[in-house]
Amino acid sequence: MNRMVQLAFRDLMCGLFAVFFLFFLVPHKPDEAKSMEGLVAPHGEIVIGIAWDPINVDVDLWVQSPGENPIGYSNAGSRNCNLLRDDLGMSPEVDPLPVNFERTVCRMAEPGEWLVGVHYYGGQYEEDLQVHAVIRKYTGADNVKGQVVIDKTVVLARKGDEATVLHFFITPNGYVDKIPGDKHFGLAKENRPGMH
Ligand SMILES: [Ca+2]
Repeated sequence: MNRMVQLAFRDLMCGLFAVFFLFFLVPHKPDEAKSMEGLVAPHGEIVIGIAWDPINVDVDLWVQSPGENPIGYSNAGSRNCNLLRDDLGMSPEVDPLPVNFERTVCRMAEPGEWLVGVHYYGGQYEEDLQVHAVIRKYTGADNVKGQVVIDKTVVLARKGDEATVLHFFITPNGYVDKIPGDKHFGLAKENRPGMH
């Protein structure tokens, strides 16, 4: 075996050892990371998010799924839905993150009437407050990427105002039937779920 063949054989063996080492001895970090990501991702067939400008104003997201009381900051969980984050605005004493958003996740896209709205809870802002809202549905063929049920901006003019994001029915076959017009929860303090 000449010198060149010996070197080629040595390089081949080194390469095979490296492949063996990488696949069988080194922990599979990407798979582990993917698995961990799944553990911390919110799971639900209906996910609702709102966001508003980074100002010191507290907006609340409210969601009512069929047969349940409205879910919001004062009543943050039900059989089907949970408010995962109540954003309190930009005051560093109560909210250290300079981003304003809230999210509610509902386990099932249950058939029946749904109502999603926002409420201007507190803080002062000289202009109309624009709240960006998105509802996504993760069922059937859309269970990975999700279907955008609605993506819109609603306006809250002053403290105490409410705005409807969407009033809709989910039919037994999973179709979203949007109901035109506004429907409000009536979120004066005495009417907020969980405040009694
Ligand atoms: Ca809030």
